[in-house]
Amino acid sequence: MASKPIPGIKQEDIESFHEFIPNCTRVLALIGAGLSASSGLATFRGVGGLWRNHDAMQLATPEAFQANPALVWRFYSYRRHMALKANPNPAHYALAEYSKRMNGGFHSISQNVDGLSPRAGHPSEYLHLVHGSLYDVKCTNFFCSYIEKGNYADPIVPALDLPADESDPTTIDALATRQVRELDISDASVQLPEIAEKDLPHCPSCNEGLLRPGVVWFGEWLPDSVINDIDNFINAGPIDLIMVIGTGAKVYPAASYVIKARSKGARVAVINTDPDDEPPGGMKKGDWFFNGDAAAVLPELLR
Ligand code: BV8
Ligand code: ZN
Repeated sequence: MASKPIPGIKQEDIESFHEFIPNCTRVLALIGAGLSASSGLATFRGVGGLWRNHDAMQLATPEAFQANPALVWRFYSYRRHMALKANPNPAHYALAEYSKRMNGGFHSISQNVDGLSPRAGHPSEYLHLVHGSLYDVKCTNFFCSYIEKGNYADPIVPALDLPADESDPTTIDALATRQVRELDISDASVQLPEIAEKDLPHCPSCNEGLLRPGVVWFGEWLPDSVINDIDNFINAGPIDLIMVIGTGAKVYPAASYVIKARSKGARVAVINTDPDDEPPGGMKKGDWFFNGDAAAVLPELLR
């Protein structure tokens, strides 16, 4: 079937990719926040991104949670709210359909915690959420192992209900700006109502521990079971291709999968709106860089 043109993408790149991919039997994808950008969710380093305008380490670390659990819960409650209101975009569906077609030959390593890939029907056995999920919560009591998966309560507790003036941002910048404004604790003018710790989510099992979002924070290990599943696939043989989709690939160890895939023979296909966001180790002969919106590019590449 002739390759349809994708605005802004060189036709010969699409054609060479379409010649290559039917012969691929073992494929990986490293997925980042850019996959969900067209669903209206702010990326981390985009314009006004979540991390750039304030110190990421202030919000996504165990120390931050220890120091100010109410602020960190406000950050995650807001992201739960926005991700629940968002919908998977055509790229999420294209990856899910490709995963079903490849029936175990294609594994996605996703850094995203927004739940959009699972909601697009991506088979869970081939979707590895290396940084957890906004919708998992776990107890912080050392002696309690309570974990709840798939907690979609919005808000998770009444005290975390969004301020009544919560406007429904229509652009990513407005969304990100609001997230930054609302969460930029250095901005004294934004006085957020105090939330007493007793009103934050607590563990229904031990009735003692504060619950925390079931995501991997900076300085925390990635879940062993997820890492083992990925390594079992990678170690089982050569890799034909790794797609690096909507990610700056600067956070480790997730970013290291690009290097691992290359060491198993993979060619790299980057799908990114920023032409400067090359993969770890840079572009090599035979790689592709599809400079465009994943939601527009992936459905055509994987059709
Ligand atoms: C660990 C969950 C061991 C929470 C996240 C120095 C060197 C190497 C490593 C380190 C170092 N210093 C510290 C470390 C370790 C650290 C790290 O890598 N830091 C970075 C900042 C250097 N890593 C860790 O701490 C990891 N754990 O190493 O454990 C250990 C143990 C004890 C002590 C020390 C170490 C844990 C990392 C996990 C952190 N948690 N997420 C949450 O989400 O709140 S990371 C979070 O940020 C995301 O999950 C994601 O991984 C990352 C953001 O990256 P992206 O997804 O790429 O998003 P970004 O905005 O950056 O980029 C978007 C891209 O999309 C851009 O390229 C843009 O151009 C593009 N785009 C935009 N729109 C579109 C698009 N593309 C296509 N279409 C569009 N429409
Ligand atoms: Zn508990």
